[in-house]
Amino acid sequence: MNSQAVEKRRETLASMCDERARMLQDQFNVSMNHLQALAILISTFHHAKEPSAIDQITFARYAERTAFERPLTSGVAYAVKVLHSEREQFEKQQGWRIKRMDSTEQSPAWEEDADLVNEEKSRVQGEYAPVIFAQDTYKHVISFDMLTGKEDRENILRARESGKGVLTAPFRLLKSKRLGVILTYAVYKSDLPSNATPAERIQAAIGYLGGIFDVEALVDKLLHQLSSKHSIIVNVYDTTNPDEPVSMYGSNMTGTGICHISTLNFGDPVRKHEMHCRFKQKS
Ligand code: WA2
Repeated sequence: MNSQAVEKRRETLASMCDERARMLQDQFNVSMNHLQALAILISTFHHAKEPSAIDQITFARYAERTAFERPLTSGVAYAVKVLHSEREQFEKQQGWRIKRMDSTEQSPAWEEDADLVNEEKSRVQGEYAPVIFAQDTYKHVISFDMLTGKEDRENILRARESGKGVLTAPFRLLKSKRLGVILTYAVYKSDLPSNATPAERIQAAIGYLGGIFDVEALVDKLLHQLSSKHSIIVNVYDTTNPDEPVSMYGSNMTGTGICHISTLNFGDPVRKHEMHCRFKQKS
């Protein structure tokens, strides 16, 4: 190939990759906005109403009917803050016990977490975050304490002190073992001022809404909507730690020749993501 043809190929790949990255980012952003609106809906109709206007059946039906608004998510779930002193009363009212994610034991995370640093430990001591509502596809997480899962716990702690939507790294979900990423928004008592400090936010948090992004399936669906005469290989990575990129989407099949990298912005400044594109065939 002459250098002009190589240059042309490079440009084609770059524009195809950028287009796909932009599409993914836009769909992510749309999903994220609707999750935030769902957090406000819960605050309004569950926490600010006595009695609550939402139960699991209502929540599941509403989540299902509005699923088209969150195109990259395969489900949503809502966990509430329960203090140890409230546990018995809470369990009696729900009719089930709070469960740990990593075992069948009932003991709380803060009693066993030997490897947790003391500061972190005291911050989450004596509280739980059991899921009370979930879209039907994730009904199996109801009653599980989300503070007992490493990724879920980190997300909850970060979401409630920042007041922003926060993302996990890709990890294997409970039961399905599929690769997922969770976006969490904290729900606060309604009197929280918008300029609240992190300490005030932690205090005022009452629940945590999570959107479950099934990256493997949903990115695939998204990319297939774009047909093209050139087929390209797309990989998406979490590059938060640049020395250890975590694959979020795509096989490890390596294409020939040039690779174009488009950066992705999923709104959480702590996480970094990239899309890598290659041509399938050399011609
Ligand atoms: N939801 C579904 N499957 C999971 C999971 C999860 N977390 N964690 C591991 N497998 C209630 O961010 C708050 C949902 C967590 C939200």
